[in-house]
Amino acid sequence: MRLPVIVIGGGGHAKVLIEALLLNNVKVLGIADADLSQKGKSVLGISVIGDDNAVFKHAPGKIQLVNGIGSVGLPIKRQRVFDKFKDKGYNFTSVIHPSAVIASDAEIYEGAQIMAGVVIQPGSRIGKDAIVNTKASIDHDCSIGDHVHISPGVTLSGGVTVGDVVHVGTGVTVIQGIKIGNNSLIGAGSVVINNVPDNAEVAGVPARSINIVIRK
Ligand code: JB2
Repeated sequence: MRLPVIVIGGGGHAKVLIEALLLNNVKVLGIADADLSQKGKSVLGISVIGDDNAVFKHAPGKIQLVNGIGSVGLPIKRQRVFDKFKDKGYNFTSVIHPSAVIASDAEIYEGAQIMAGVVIQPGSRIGKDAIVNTKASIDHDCSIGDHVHISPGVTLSGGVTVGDVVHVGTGVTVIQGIKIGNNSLIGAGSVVINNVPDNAEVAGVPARSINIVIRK
């Protein structure tokens, strides 16, 4: 029997997660949101019960957490939230939408989130706290690192490697065998046909190095 969960963050990404949790009949105790003006509001019927302190009222072994912090730029805030609660002994549960198609040998690590319509082919692994968002396609033998955001509609061809703390923007296509380095950002709609180094920002068709301005 799965432990009840508290979702960290009550915005758009949390809404998508709560839908998947409810479809899986997971008991969602509430949302902890840093913005206390949200307290008492609800997302899909789940109430905002306070800020992070609302989590600490529960012993780590009695609940599990779901990281509701999404990302538009590098998922650094998401990583900080994950590490903060792990350091305090809490564990995160993975969230897998029932419509996702996941190969039987695929490896899904702690707190990974697989949204509606996702396909994950054999031999692939999804790292800790990673998001594989709506209708993304991960082909065979891909390796996705920790705290990565694979945005909606992304296509990774076979054998693609993505490092840690990477944001792959909406609709990006990556051809087979490409390696994307840690802390890199791939602009929405890009087509990646060459390896991307660590700490890079690339965009375009084909993707080239640019300084991407993230809409705040
Ligand atoms: O440290 C935190 C914290 N930082 C931000 N602790 C807690 N408990 N909550 C935190 N938050 C809260 O997360 C903010 O107060 C805010 O309510 C929520 C983030 O929601 P927001 O709507 O800003 O973005 P999002 O992360 O839900 O969704 C973004 O990423 C998704 C992947 C958006 O860009 C979405 O459009 C996107 N699909």
